[in-house]
Amino acid sequence: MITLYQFKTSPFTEKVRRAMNYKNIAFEVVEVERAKVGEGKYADVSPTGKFPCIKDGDQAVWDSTDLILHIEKMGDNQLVPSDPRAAALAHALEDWADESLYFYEMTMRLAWEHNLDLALDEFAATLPGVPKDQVKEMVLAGVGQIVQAQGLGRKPQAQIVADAERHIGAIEAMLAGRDWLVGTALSYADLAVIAQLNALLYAQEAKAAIDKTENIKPWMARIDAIAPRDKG
Ligand SMILES: N[C@@H](CCC(=O)N[C@@H](CS)C(=O)NCC(=O)O)C(=O)O
Repeated sequence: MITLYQFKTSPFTEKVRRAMNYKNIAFEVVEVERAKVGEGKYADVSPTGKFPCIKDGDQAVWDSTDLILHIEKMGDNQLVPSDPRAAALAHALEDWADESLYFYEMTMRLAWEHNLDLALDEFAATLPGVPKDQVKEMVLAGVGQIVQAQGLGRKPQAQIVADAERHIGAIEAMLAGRDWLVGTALSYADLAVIAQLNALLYAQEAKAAIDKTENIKPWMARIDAIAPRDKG
């Protein structure tokens, strides 16, 4: 049995949960105690202190990309396309979602106070015993520092919104006349991108842009139907 160590609120968690559900791989969940990460509680499963990661028997696998490549050998269905060009495109799109879109959701959902309120209850649930006001201050300060260092957090909000709208427009265009982002079947590119979009939907500016599209919501419904975040 695989054990998934997760932060429930993480888009990377959403990506790997969908991947395992698509492949019908059974797993149990350990919700990581944020406060204990710095004390080294999970250092044996995630030396980077980042989550999600899994324990598959004695083997620990961390980083959602490595995790997906690890489970690709297991279960049903394929996450990595067989065609080499399609596999390369899926790789590039997954990395774009993880390394670019991720910072938009971090900035817009978690570093902008007017959007954080929507996500706050879920964050507060991962920090039991910490008053909500304090959680809010911690998230704004912590994520604010990360996105400042990364660079996006130093841009004016209007420019970030314009960037995000271009990214959303690119996803919309990639889906025109197609069911999936790459090739003719779901791939891990779809899972990486939907996970970041679901986090971005907490941000009113991104939601407004997504609501204006035609192809994105039906594609999200297609993914939900065969690779749900939570299995009922
Ligand atoms: N590249 C990693 C990113 C994982 C990641 O950044 N996870 C965040 C939560 S969304 C985390 O664990 N942050 C804790 C930290 O950086 O200390 C992956 O794909 O798994």
